[in-house]
Amino acid sequence: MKNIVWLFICFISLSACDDGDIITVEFDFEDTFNACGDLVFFKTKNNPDQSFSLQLTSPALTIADLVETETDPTNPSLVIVSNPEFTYTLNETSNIFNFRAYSNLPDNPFCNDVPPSNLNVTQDDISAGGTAVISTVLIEDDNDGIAAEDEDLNNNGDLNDDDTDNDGIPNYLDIDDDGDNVLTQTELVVLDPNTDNDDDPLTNPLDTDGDGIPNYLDNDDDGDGIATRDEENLSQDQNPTNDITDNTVGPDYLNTTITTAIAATTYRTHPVQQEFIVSIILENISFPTISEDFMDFGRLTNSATNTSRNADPIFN
Ligand SMILES: [Ca+2]
Ligand SMILES: [Ca+2]
Ligand SMILES: [Ca+2]
Ligand SMILES: [Ca+2]
Repeated sequence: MKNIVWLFICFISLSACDDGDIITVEFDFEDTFNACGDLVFFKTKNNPDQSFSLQLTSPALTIADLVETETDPTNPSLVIVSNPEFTYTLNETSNIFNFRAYSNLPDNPFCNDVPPSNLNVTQDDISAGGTAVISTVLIEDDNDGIAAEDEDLNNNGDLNDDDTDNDGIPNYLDIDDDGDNVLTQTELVVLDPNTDNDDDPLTNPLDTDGDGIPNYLDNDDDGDGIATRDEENLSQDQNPTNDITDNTVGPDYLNTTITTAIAATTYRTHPVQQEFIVSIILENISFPTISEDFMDFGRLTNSATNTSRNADPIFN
């Protein structure tokens, strides 16, 4: 343990200073951890070779339990984390929080059916008590080229009440904000000429019909009275960009002289990226030589997934 940085700090304001010192240990671990099985969290480091691990068995959990979602009761197009927080009481027989030091720590020391043969443990301590609080936060985004905070059109700090096309999917999760079946990414074009020279389509957006509504929020981009999503003259595939009668002008939804309406019957699918941030806070842990009131175990790595959201159907 000689290479571990020990800080002996007495927090005068804490009544637990009954022996004169509270010992706070700074371990130079990364602020992320890993997980495997049902359910082991661990983090390791080298030079010196050490690990912390947290094995939770009562009640048993899986990663799937941590990232389980359910429909938001306030909006069927939204989801919420089913179990945003679990609290475990630690002891020496179940829900074990373990500190180990090694003379040699091989890669992947955890999560093996057969322990690595060159694992050489020189110290093995289990916390006599404490609690572990596991929290899951879900962050979702449509990755449509506009930052989520810029899709808060009414600037009230609530991303869920901005739904330009009223399809039930708020703009920050809607890859087609105006519901015209032309993706926001496609319509997010800098006006030409770029008069303010900042190349930012949000400050200088393309507005084909000049009605003051940028194309990515305008469901009739050319202002010809036919909704963009209904200008499906050549192929009915929920994609107005490939319906081009006159190549010199462009797609019919940007051509005021083409006003043939073939109604769309559905919205395009709405992929959404989900990132689950699982974090663990340990409190009142107690090893034979180490006491710690509070320890931020960090965040779980690699927790991004993809899903899709159902828009309300189009009724024409
Ligand atoms: Ca929407
Ligand atoms: Ca959007
Ligand atoms: Ca659109
Ligand atoms: Ca048109």
